[in-house]
Amino acid sequence: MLTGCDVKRPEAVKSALLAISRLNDDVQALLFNPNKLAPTYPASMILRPPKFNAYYDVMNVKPVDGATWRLEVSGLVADKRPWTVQDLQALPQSSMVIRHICVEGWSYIGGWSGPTLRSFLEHVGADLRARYVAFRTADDYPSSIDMATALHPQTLLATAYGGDTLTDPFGYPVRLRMSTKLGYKNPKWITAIEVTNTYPGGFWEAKGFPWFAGL
Ligand SMILES: Nc1nc2c(c(=O)[nH]1)N[C@H]1C(S)=C(S)[C@@H](COP(=O)(O)O)O[C@H]1N2
Ligand SMILES: [Mo]
Repeated sequence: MLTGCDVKRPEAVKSALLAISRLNDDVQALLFNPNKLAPTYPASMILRPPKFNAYYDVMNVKPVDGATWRLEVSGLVADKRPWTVQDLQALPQSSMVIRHICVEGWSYIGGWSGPTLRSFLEHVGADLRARYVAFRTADDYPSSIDMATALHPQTLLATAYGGDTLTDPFGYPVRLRMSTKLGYKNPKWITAIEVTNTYPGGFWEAKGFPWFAGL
């Protein structure tokens, strides 16, 4: 297929490759097993503090004020009222100790707690047949996942690490934590959640990284 492209037009090659990558994403999403759990580990293996990463240095993290923070809810949901930190704490809480893997070639075992994204989506009356759940963050790091992954039991809206409230570098007051996807698919400092059928993409995905990026 690439031999049919005019290599003097790198943009055409890039868009062809992105189209193939999107096709791969869709096929992988179809193969996703919604009930298969990723490996978990004993609490004694939790790394403290966790290992930081973002598209900028930890010194440039801008803390979010939990008292004034509101989570915006939009798209294919019945109840679009904004959420407070206390609202998230009132949902049933889950915990998991899982491995976090970054494409840069490092990983660590972390212990995360908070409501499952499933319980949140059910609570707001989301259309669970929609294709995507999209996230916006305080640091302009848009992200999105397929609905099957959103409903997976190891997909949490994490508010705590190792039993303590999240600290600023790791996404206070709430970040996504999934056992089934690479690090960059887990947005920190979430400010908005949208349920949609329109492909939302993401920060690294727009630069050519795979959108599915998981199991
Ligand atoms: N809002 C936001 N979320 C983000 C990022 C970011 O730059 N901004 N980086 C991602 C990447 S590449 C990784 S590996 C993980 C790092 O999470 P950690 O700092 O909790 O280990 O956060 C992800 N979520
Ligand atoms: Mo990463």
